[in-house]
Amino acid sequence: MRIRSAAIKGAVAMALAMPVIGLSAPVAHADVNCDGGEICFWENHYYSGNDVYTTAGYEDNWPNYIENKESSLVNRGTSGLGVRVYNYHGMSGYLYCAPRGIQWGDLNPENVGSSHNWHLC
Ligand SMILES: [Ca+2]
Ligand SMILES: [Ca+2]
Repeated sequence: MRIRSAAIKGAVAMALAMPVIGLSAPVAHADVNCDGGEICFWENHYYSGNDVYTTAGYEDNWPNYIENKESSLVNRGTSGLGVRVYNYHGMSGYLYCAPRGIQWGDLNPENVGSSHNWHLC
């Protein structure tokens, strides 16, 4: 699978529907769900909200639920390559490159990515 759907979205909706029983909001730990070999982007800081995971070696235009919304990423690629992020579809408008193993919880720039490919940084 090159892109997995935003499973977190459903979990958040379920959590919001549950009654609040005087508990404080859960602390967002860096418990990052990103499998080896993948690059993972999230719409919110620190790996929450809608997500997109793509497998190493795959190049793609981003789907609407993450395009121009990314705010954090993890590169768990195993090829040694980084991931270049672009402002437009078709890998044009280069923005930045995320090296292998990097975990960025607070992207800058953010909310601009529209496509990516795997490349040496
Ligand atoms: Ca965002
Ligand atoms: Ca864009």
